[in-house]
Amino acid sequence: MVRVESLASSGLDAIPSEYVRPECERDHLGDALEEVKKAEKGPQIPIIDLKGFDEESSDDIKRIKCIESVKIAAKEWGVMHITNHGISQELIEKVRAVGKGFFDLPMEMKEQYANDQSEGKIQGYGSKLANNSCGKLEWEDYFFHLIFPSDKVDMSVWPKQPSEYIEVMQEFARQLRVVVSKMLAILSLGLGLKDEGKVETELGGMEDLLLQMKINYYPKCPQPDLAVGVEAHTDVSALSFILHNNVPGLQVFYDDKWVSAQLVPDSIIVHVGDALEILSNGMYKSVLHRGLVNKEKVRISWAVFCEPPKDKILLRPLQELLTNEKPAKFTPRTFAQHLQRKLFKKTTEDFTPEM
Ligand SMILES: O=C(O)CCC(=O)C(=O)O
Ligand SMILES: [Fe+2]
Repeated sequence: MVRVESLASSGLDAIPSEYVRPECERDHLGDALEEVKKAEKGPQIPIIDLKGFDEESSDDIKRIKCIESVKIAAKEWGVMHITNHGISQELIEKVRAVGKGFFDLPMEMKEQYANDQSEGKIQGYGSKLANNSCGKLEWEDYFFHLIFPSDKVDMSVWPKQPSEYIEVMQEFARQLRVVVSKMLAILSLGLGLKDEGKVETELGGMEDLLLQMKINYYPKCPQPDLAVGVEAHTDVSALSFILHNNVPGLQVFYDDKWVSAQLVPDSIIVHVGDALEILSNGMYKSVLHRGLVNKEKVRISWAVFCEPPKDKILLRPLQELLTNEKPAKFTPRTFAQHLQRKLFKKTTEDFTPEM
């Protein structure tokens, strides 16, 4: 298995052809550091201060305003930066340090954690296999593992180095789980539901909703206008939470254009994924996004996907949202079936992302 990190550190001037994206996909690709500057003047991903939601009922107005802004962001963009989310900057710094620490290990040590996708072992250290008909690869390596709930976690696949990795990641998972509940409550209220726990319950609740961590490692790339770190896609999750090492790269598709995410201090990026789009009957939008690379800086991002269990739950638009004028836009499916359909579309059609 070729690791992108090894390729990048071998000092090549031109990237191998498997990483060169097809012409039609190269439109508006570029160096992430330049693209983010150009995007300063354009439309921006909404920034939502969650403090308004925490206040006691004495301040209903702030609460309602917060719910309303999350609702608008989830409808119009499908993505937002959240601030005052409740996770300390200190803990976030630790998560960044242990994640970087893993990728800083010598390659032989990282390879001991290699996943085996052909055997169905998807957790561990990996690089993308060409799974689309255009056969192209992405400019990144990653580490993927389940982090919550603890009784479903397989500790044997977690990095044993850096030595604080496990402790830090467990604490982060616990604290992020609280933020997940908060966001799902706000989004339930935004749908006009009386029960703020409705969406979370529908996704499996505390016992069955899974948090999967994917640490993306994007090495420097000599030809960032020809490659992508992550190709355009929507996440299959209900919500995804993203941290990064303050190097730009994320772009979202908005109003028929790619918009670069700016660096917002102390924020976490939240994506609406397919599962929430389905439950909300399309009111909340699963955002199309991709990751650009750059020539100068290694980028690392930490994406946590909040997913329903594979087979236990049938994903379908919430009954409360359906009327004669607004019938269901999605057919019922398990999460496993949804994954299967998406994969099928990708391998049979072309790389064009599903909308
Ligand atoms: O690196 C990023 O900012 C986004 C990564 C991503 O979209 C993913 O892992 O699904
Ligand atoms: Fe994604």
